[in-house]
Amino acid sequence: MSNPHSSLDVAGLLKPSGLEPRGWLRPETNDAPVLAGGEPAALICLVGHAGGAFWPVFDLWRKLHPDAADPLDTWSRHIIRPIAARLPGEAVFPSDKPWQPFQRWAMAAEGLHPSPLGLLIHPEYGLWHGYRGAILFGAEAAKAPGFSDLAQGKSGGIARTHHPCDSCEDRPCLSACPVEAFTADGFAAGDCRAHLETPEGSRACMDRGCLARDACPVGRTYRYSNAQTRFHMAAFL
Ligand code: B12
Ligand code: SF4
Ligand code: SF4
Repeated sequence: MSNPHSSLDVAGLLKPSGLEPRGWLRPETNDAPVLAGGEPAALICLVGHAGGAFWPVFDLWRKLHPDAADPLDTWSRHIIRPIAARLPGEAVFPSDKPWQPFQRWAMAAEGLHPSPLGLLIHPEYGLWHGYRGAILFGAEAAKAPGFSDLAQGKSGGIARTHHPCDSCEDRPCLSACPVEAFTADGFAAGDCRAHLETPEGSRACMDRGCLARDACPVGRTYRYSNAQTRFHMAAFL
C-alpha cells in the first residue's frame, strides 16, 4: 500500500487548487515555530504558487463567495487547512500575526535570494510567485517514510540557487518606479500608495501592476494575468 505521508501526496493533494509544495526545511529547534501542543515544528513545507496557476480556481471560488472578507487569505485557509490536518500537520498563513518568517523560510528551503525590490527572485519564476501558507509537522509526523529523506540539511533542504540579479547589469526594476519607492532604507510603501491614488497611478500601476516588478526580464512566462495583478494591487492599496 502506498504511504499517505509522502511529499508526492502533498503535491497531489494541492494540485487541484493550483498550489504546490514550494520547498521543505527542518528549522533549528530554538528557531522553530511552535505547534498548538507546545512542541517546536520539526519540518516545514512551504505552500505557494508559481505564476498564476491557482488563479482560475481561486477566481471561480471568489465569484461563488462574493461576501468573503480577505478572499485570497480565506480561500488559502479553506484549501490548506484540511490538507494539513490530513497529513497530519498544522497550517500557518503569511498574513497571520505574529508574522511567520516566510521569506526567511523560502531562502532556506528553496535557496532563493532577495531582489533589490525586497521580493525574493526565483531563477525560473522571476518575481512572479508567492506563498499562501506553510504546513508544520511535529517530530513524530516528520519521521514518516517519505518525509524522513526530505530536508536533511540542518536548516535548509537544498543548495542555494543561481541569483539572477548578480548578472543583471542594468537593473531595470530600480528605474521603473515613477516615485522611486525603492530606497536604500527599504520600500517606501507610503510613497507608493500615495502614487496609486493619483490618476496616473490608477492608469498605470493599479491597472497593469507594479511597474518595477514588471520591468524584470526574468520569468516573463510566469507573469500574472492583468486580472490577477489588478486583484493583488487592489488588496495592497
Ligand atoms: C508586511 C508585509 C508587507 C508590507 C511591508 C513590506 C516591506 N517590503 O517592508 C507591505 C504591505 C508594504 C507589503 C507589500 C508587498 N508585499 Co508583502 N508582506 C508582508 C508580510 C505580511 C510580512 C513581512 C515581514 O515583516 N515578515 C516578518 C519577518 C520576521 O519575516 P522574514 O521572512 O524573516 O522577513 C525577512 C525578509 O522579509 C527580509 N527582507 C524583507 N525585505 C527585504 C529587502 C531586502 C533588500 C532584503 C535583503 C531582505 C528583505 O528581511 C526580513 C528579516 O529577516 C509578508 C508575509 C510574511 N509573513 O513574511 C508579505 C510578503 C513579503 N509580501 C509579499 C508580496 C508579494 C508583496 C507585494 C508585491 C504585494 C503586491 N502588491 O502584490 C508588495 C511588494 C512591496 C515590496 N517591494 O516589498 C510576498 C513576497 C513573495 C516573494 N516573492 O518574496 C510575501 C512573502 C507574502 C506572500 N503571501 O507571499 N508587504
Ligand atoms: S530587473 Fe534585474 S536586478 Fe531587478 S529583480 Fe530583475 S534580475 Fe534582479
Ligand atoms: S506599484 Fe508603482 S508606485 Fe508602487 S512601487 Fe510599484 S512602480 Fe512604484
